Amino acid sequence: MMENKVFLSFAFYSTVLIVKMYVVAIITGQVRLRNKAFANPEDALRNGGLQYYRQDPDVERCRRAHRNDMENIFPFLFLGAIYSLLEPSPAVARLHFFVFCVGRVVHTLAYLLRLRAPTRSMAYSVAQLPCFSMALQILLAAAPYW
Ligand SMILES: N[C@@H](CCC(=O)N[C@@H](CS)C(=O)NCC(=O)O)C(=O)O
Repeated sequence: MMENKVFLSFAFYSTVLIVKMYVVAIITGQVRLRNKAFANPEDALRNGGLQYYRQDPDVERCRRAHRNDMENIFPFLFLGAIYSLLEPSPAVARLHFFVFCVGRVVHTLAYLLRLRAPTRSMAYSVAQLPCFSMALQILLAAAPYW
């Protein structure tokens, strides 16, 4: 594995994105505490009372960012791993991973910082491009064996 440059590049960008997801989860927890909006009655009771067992728009925004990450980063983890096995050009593969990673980081920033539309949608679309490219290449390589 340590000789597979493409896989190592994939491992790097995947891990960056997983850490990014952890950061969104930590931010969600902090926003819950700041806005006193807890997901479970036992948490609310510990932090002031059952009235704080409630939804909050800022928490929901964090949760949407996290859910969108799950919808997009999880498929990337599969596509990127299989794509790495196809022996693509390391430079082209790195470009795929880099564009996806930057797109997803910008998507999160746009979501959490409420950046003006269509920044978030653009970031989402840009990040989808390498995923469609990898999916197509995997399908072409695997088609003879369906
Ligand atoms: N599940 C997504 C599918 C489409 C999507 O991912 N759109 C991007 C760009 S508009 C997005 O940021 N959606 C907001 C979200 O998932 O919370 C949705 O409901 O919007």
